[in-house]
Amino acid sequence: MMTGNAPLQPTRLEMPDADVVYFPAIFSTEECLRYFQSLSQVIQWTQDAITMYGRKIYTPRLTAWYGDSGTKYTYSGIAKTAIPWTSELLQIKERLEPLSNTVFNSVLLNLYRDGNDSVAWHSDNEPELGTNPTIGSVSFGETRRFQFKHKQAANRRISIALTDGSFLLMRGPTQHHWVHQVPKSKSKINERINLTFRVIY
Ligand SMILES: O=C(O)CCC(=O)C(=O)O
Ligand SMILES: [Mn+2]
Repeated sequence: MMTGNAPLQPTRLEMPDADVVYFPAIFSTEECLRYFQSLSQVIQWTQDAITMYGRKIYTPRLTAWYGDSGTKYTYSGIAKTAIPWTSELLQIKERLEPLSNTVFNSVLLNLYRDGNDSVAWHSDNEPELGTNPTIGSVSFGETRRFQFKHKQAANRRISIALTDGSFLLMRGPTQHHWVHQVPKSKSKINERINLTFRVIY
């Protein structure tokens, strides 16, 4: 007989031309708190800027790139070389891999300081991710809205709240047919850390 709380079941999102699964809570409340605190302190967060028409435009969030040595990645025109894994990042990665059937070799981290921080519509379709990338996205801290929009039918949208300790797995043709974003929020909200684990070829 099962004792204690039944584990929260994963849900497959109803999205054509995509393969997206949401796991509501793969980390305990205690683990969430511990990971949130240590990642906010230990990770080498930076705010990137791109120059447009001679003006510096800062990314509206802090980011960092960790992974196997030699992994390189270009994101919105910004070239990054991976910082070596920390023991915590490896622990988190090991938790996700059996759920994803994938061995990740790098992670892009985002720190959303408040509701003014965001990520604009994009797909994770950089050439170094390969054709049908598997992307494993973990969230700690404040719940933020995550929206999908179909590229060929822009009125086709879906929105999901990414809660503390949740895991969103995007696979197959998802990045070909859908863009995603984390919009700004007008409410007074706390920080959120997101980790998107990836395989770089
Ligand atoms: O913060 C999130 O949930 C998404 C981040 C994202 O889409 C990215 O880093 O590519
Ligand atoms: Mn993305």
